[in-house]
Amino acid sequence: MTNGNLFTALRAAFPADLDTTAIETADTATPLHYSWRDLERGTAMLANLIDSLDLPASSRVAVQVEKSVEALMLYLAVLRAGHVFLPLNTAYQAAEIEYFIGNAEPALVVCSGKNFGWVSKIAFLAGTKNVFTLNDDRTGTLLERAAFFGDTHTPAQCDKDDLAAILYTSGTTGRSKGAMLTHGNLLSNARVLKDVWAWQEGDVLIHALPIFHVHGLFVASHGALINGSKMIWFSRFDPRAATARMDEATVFMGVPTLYVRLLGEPSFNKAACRHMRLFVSGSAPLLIETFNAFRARSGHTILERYGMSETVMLTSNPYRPETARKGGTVGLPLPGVGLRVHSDKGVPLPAGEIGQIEVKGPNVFKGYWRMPEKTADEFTTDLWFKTGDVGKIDNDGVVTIVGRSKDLIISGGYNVYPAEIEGFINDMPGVAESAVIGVPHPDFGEAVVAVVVPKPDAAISGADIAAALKSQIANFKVPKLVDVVPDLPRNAMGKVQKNLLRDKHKNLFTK
Ligand code: MCA
Ligand code: AMP
Repeated sequence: MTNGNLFTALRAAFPADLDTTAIETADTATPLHYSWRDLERGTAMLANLIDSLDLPASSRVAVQVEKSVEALMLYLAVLRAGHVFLPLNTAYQAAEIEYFIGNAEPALVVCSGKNFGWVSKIAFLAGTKNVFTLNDDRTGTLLERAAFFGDTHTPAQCDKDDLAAILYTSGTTGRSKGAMLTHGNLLSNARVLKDVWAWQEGDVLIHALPIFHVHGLFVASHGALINGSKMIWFSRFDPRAATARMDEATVFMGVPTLYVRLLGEPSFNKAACRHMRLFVSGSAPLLIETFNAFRARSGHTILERYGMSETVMLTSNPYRPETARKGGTVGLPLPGVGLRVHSDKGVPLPAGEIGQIEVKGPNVFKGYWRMPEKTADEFTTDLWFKTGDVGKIDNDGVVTIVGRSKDLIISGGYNVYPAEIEGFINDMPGVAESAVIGVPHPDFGEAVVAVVVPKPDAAISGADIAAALKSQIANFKVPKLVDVVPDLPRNAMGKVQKNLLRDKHKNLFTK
């Protein structure tokens, strides 16, 4: 019987010579070279350790650690052992982690040593029996324990419909939902992208994105692994350092902020990236100005694609001819992906008309973790997934996203849900109500701004609210400005008119 385990497919793509370099670290004190054999052996040892814990089948393994090659190996080992990987943004604080751990009930939690005190307390209270640490300098109890295990391991037998990962993401409402992705979802998408982006022998990827979201963990890592390609591994993005490695690389993937920052780097020019083959952008809209400026500066046309945590990648601009890549569009549905635009009432719209984007395909997730009603809400009666994105398809099939029907802000590629931030602000003493909006920002694309109404006679300051939020939620969610006002604009139905607030603050960070 063939094994549908994603790890097996990735492993099968390792080059014949396992002693060549799979990953080279770019920003450790000295460069570290991990061979394909190291990946094979390291993931086997970690998988054997996980097996030794006798976890129930399909256990969730929640991981909040700094980016490192060992963290990637842990992901691969969880796949290998047949459990479910649950990556968590390192910026999340106690209240956020408490929710994810409480909701997902992981059997194993891995965190940074510096956070062990509070993370393990949350985990043990939620019933997790195993908490290990993993630091970005190859220390921690996870590796100490794994060192005692053998370096061969037979990957767990998995069906393509078995869960491989849960990614927390919010829809229209405040609380996050765990999007359940299967081995088949991830593998089908990785294979399609290998073809569509023409991954080839000799490709080298500059990996500079975090590995706790779809872009860095799946699109980038799977892309290189399933092509047996080397990665130059940055624990954090630095435009100068990334530019300096481009003459050894061929592929780069980034959120639009990374492209804005590359354009701000004087050493980034045509000569610096003459060896590069492909620059991919996604996770947030790429401004046409950035697209054009990048082409002028580098001679390369950024290939923009579109995806979601629930669906992995959905569309892509063409690889060839490069001139067919259209700025401001997200390209064509990937092979096997169905994409349609319907009106709010579910009526199919003709080419060029703007409506709700709905999708279908082997990449579309299995549902939200333990939320069957929410899952049902997000699918149409004929089982297309409602993305919450608003867009159109032109006569050539090219998709353009023009907005979102979900109340979501994307800041530097990270999603921020206004309802969640409003909840925290509304709980603060002296606050009557609040509205959180996204406004244009030159670096982050959108920046979070909060508009807050005090209770009668309460004295509140925007700076105090921002400071209080900073101790409660991930830093990228903290509003860059908190505006205290006497009341919020409302329409005749009493609904807050966020469009008016956005308009008022539209030039806060841009001219
Ligand atoms: C950092 N800061 C931010 C953000 N990042 N503020 C708003 N939005 C952000 N994204 C703030 C911090 O709060 C902090 O402020 C200050 O910037 C410095 O923090 P630091 O961590 O040092 O920032 P950085 O290293 O410059 O990070 C910027 C970044 C990072 C490199 C653009 O945000 C990043 O890696 N973004 C990529 C996200 C990503 O991978 N998204 C993919 C999602 P203070 O000091 O005041 O606290 S996957 C997805 O969306 C789908 C499926 C898809 O299609 O890919
Ligand atoms: P996430 O919940 O992190 O998976 O974010 C998915 C959302 O990011 C999508 O529903 C879109 O709103 C947005 N997104 C991803 N790629 C693009 C893109 N190329 N252009 C515009 N929006 C994008």
